Amino acid sequence: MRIRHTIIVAVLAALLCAANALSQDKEKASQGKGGAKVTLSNNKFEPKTVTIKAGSEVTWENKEGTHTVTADDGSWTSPTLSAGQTYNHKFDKPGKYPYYCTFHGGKGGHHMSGVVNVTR
Ligand SMILES: [Cu+2]
Repeated sequence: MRIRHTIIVAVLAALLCAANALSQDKEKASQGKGGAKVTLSNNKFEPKTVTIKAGSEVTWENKEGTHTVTADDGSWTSPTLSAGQTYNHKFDKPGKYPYYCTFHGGKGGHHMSGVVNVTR
């Protein structure tokens, strides 16, 4: 009985490790090469600041409500996003790109806003 118990514990531990490794792979795949993912919920961008490599993309996933992802300098914007919709933007040049939601935020980091840092 003691041996059987040990085997069950070992099998469970192995399964947990495998599940963990799988979820980490999924996370990497969704972020692409050097990119990042931001979720929109509770009138916030989460995480507020992401750092990506030049030439990669950020994906914004709207979990709830109606929002936009709009550059402070107006150079790019998403359409109005409803719950469940996503928006991608590719950043080719290194720099700091502040953005906001036109419904719940403002330029300069007010309320619903975020920053994309693009490195070489
Ligand atoms: Cu919003």
